[in-house]
Amino acid sequence: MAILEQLADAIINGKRDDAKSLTERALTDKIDAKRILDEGLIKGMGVVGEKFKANEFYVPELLVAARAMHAAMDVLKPIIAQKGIQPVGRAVIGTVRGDLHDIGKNLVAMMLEGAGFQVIDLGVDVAPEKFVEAAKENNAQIIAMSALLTTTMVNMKEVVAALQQAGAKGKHKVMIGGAPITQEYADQIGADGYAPDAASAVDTAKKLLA
Ligand code: B1M
Repeated sequence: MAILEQLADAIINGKRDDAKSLTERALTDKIDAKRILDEGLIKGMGVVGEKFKANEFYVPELLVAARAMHAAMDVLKPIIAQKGIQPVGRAVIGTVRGDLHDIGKNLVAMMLEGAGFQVIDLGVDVAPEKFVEAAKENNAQIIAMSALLTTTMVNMKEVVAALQQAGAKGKHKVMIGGAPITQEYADQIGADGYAPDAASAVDTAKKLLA
């Protein structure tokens, strides 16, 4: 099996040490960093996302795959920075004000990174203005918000209002998700996109870039 295929496989099967050593070997073999990223890491995470959507993989598989991807990314990141390879897009992500749940948000961040996005993670309990400032500072096309509580999901609307107030609505697309969130709610608050799970979040983010 070719080395990039082996790397994609290592990501899919969550083999962290293999993912790291195969990335190092691919670089030693003078394989272009962009190819390693596209045909190894992103390809592998793409398969993971599909399996998750098809209920063949669950959260634990997603977590170990993301851990393997991060190990490979640690090797690749300096080379990518050196070569000035651009991410497919930039997203700031966070859990909304008052909400401390971050497991789903972290999965979404990992899947976006796995799809080639640069992700700026603002953490939990993020104030509306912080989302807007961070999106502006990082020139992010996407603001991604997570909420797990019916009492905090209303704060997503505050972010849309803060964007409007800053005259930046439309400049940064808003996507939302989390257990109590629905497409209907996204429409209601004027969010640009919604995704029910971490794998679909990648599809939504890509659509928002188009
Ligand atoms: Co909390 N909690 N919790 N909790 N907690 C829930 C959410 C709850 C449903 C439990 C219950 O009562 N059955 C309930 C909410 C009820 C409601 O509002 N309807 C609840 C409550 C009430 C609370 C507290 C208020 C409890 C208390 O103190 N009285 C409190 C609130 C604290 C706060 O946030 N201010 C609280 C605290 C906590 C812990 C800190 C103990 C812990 C969080 C730890 C952490 O995240 N670091 C916790 C946990 C673990 C849960 C449950 C058990 C699991 C949540 C989780 O991580 N799921 C949860 C009950 C449950 O869901 N079974 C519960 C796994 C995760 C992978 O799924 O986050 O849904 P999820 O993410 C999915 C999708 O939703 C989607 O993709 C992910 C993966 O596919 N998604 C996005 C998420 N974000 C997205 C963003 C996107 C797109 C998709 O685009 C941007």
